[in-house]
Amino acid sequence: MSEYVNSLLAQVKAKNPSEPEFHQAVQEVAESLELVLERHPEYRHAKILERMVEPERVVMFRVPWMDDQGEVHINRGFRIQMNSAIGPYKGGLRFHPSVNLGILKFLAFEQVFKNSLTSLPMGGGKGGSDFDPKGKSDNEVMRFCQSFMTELFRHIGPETDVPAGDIGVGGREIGYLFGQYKRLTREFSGVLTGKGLTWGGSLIRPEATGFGVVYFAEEMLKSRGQTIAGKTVAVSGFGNVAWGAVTKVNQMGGKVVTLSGPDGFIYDKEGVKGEKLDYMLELRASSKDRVKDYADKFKVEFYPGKHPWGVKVDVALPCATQNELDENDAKELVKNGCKCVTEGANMPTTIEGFKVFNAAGILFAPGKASNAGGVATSGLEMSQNSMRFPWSKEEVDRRLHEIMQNIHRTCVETAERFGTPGNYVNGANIGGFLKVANAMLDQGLV
Ligand code: NDP
Ligand code: 2IT
Repeated sequence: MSEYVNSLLAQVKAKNPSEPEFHQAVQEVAESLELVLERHPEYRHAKILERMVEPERVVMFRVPWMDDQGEVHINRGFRIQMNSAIGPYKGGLRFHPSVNLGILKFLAFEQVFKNSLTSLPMGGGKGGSDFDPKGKSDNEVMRFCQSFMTELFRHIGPETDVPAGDIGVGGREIGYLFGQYKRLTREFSGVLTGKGLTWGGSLIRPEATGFGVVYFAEEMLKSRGQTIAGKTVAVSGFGNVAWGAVTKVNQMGGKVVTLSGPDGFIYDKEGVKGEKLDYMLELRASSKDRVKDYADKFKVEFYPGKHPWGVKVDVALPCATQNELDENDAKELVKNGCKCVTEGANMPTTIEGFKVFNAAGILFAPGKASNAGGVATSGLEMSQNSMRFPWSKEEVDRRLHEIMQNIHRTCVETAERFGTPGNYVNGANIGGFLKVANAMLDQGLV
């Protein structure tokens, strides 16, 4: 690491203590950017990176709500408005007990680069709460969402900041949040994405992140003369992203043999397909947070407390959460002959894990490139809302596919241009950075 990056990281750590995920995300990006900052001193002089690690605005607020027994609970709500150089803040909301300021800052930071890569005009943001949806009734979730939006509404808007879903926030939550926003503002607008189809949502948005991951994996494999068809695939998670990815792998002729949850992973050697795919939706909607039910129902193997990275597969798609694939997992995958790792979750691989893949020369794509199909389709939802005209399923899917192919091309060409061919991490970080950095230079000291 150069002295410049070292001192930048030291400053970030000193100024943002107890935020290890944020430090990790900044380190990964800063290491890639060394190459750019050497060639382009103008970014260093204008302190572009120093500005990018400081959110434009952070909102933190109290969210009081009442459970079905009449007991009062208080959660913490957040919205990180990270960067608006190329468009309104855009990014999901995460409801999970592990949520804190550092995790949301890492996610918002990643989102800035990801949204830039989509080529759509979206800045970066992220938000959420430490609320735990597990085991809550519909009414409790509704009351929580209404309380959350009662504060958030004054900070967002279709031209200001457009939230969407993430872990723990799907169609149901977006519905309750949208309803409350509409009551408070008397406006029916595209303030959220991931909306229901009868009230402004886009076809394909629920599937988009997972579909995009597999489109991206296909492009990676193609670069080595291969395809998804006939490949065995390990997927982690069992939520929205995992479901979309498994659906698309099946459509493209591959076979998914694992799913995972906080309780462990299942191994289904026949493949997760047909009614088992529909059962994934039931599992997630049950709010029970376990995949063991799948093993019990379909009589397949269940490995408690373990990640699925020890299984012999050709392709791995980590789709659960951050830091779920470490150095040892990476070694295991490489040893078992895995050829391609395409991230569906945000930062599921640790920096050490990435180094193992890089040294082994296997294909590896960071989430900010490969999972960008979700937010890209959110961008397409915003376009449809602005036009007040919905596109067909085929139209949205065609655009999504094209966007993923373009992101792949940007990663490959940028990595090559900066002297590290095949390094998708550098390609994504530099490709995402340049557009935002140039916009910031154009806009003066903002
Ligand atoms: P879901 O809520 O639909 O599913 C999340 C999955 O990850 C569940 O299986 C969940 O189980 C598991 N999970 C969450 N936290 C943990 C944890 N601490 N330990 C173990 N497992 C965990 O979320 P999504 O599918 O939407 O999100 C999955 C990943 O994809 C996240 O990293 C998200 O940021 C990323 N992503 C999502 C996009 C989207 O459009 N939804 C777009 C791009 C990226 P449990 O809840 O039981 O912990
Ligand atoms: O991490 C992500 O890109 C998302 N959760 C989707 C964000 C969005 O605005 O659709």
